[in-house]
Amino acid sequence: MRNAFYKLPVLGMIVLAAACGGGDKPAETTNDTPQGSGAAPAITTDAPNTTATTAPAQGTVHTVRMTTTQGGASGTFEPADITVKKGDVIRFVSEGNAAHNVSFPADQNAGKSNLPPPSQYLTNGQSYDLQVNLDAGSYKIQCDPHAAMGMVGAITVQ
Ligand SMILES: [Cu+2]
Repeated sequence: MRNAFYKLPVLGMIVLAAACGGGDKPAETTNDTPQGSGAAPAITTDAPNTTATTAPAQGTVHTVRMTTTQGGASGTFEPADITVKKGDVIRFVSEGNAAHNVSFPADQNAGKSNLPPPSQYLTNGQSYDLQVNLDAGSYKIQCDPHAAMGMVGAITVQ
C-alpha cells in the first residue's frame, strides 16, 4: 500500500515535466509563424500591382469604335487619332461582323518600348480595354487584316 502512495506523486512530476516540455514547442511554432507571415506580405504586395495593371477603373476611359465597312472588307478606328495620358484606358469596341484587332506594328513604332501585344480578334459588341502603359510619344496602331485597306490610327500619349 505504501509503495503505491509514493508512486502517485512521481507520476504527477512526470506529467508536469511533460507539460513543461510541451510548453516549449508552441514557442518554436511561434517562431515559424512570423517567417510564414513574412513571406505572405510579399505575395500580397505583388497582388495589388497585378490588379493595378489590369484594373480599368483608374484613369480616363477613351472609347474607340472599330467599325466594319465595305461589306466587311475593311473598317475604321473612330476616332482614328486620340490623345491620352499614361494610366488611361482605351476601350476598343468592335462593331459589325468583321473581325478586327488592335496592334502596334513594331516597324511603325521604331524605338518605342512597352508596345502592347496585338489584341485578340473582336467582332460585333466585343471590346478590349488597353491600359495605357506607354511613355509619352506618338504611336501607330492598326487592325492587322485591314491595315492595307486603311484601318489604321494614331495614339498620342502625353
Ligand atoms: Cu479591322
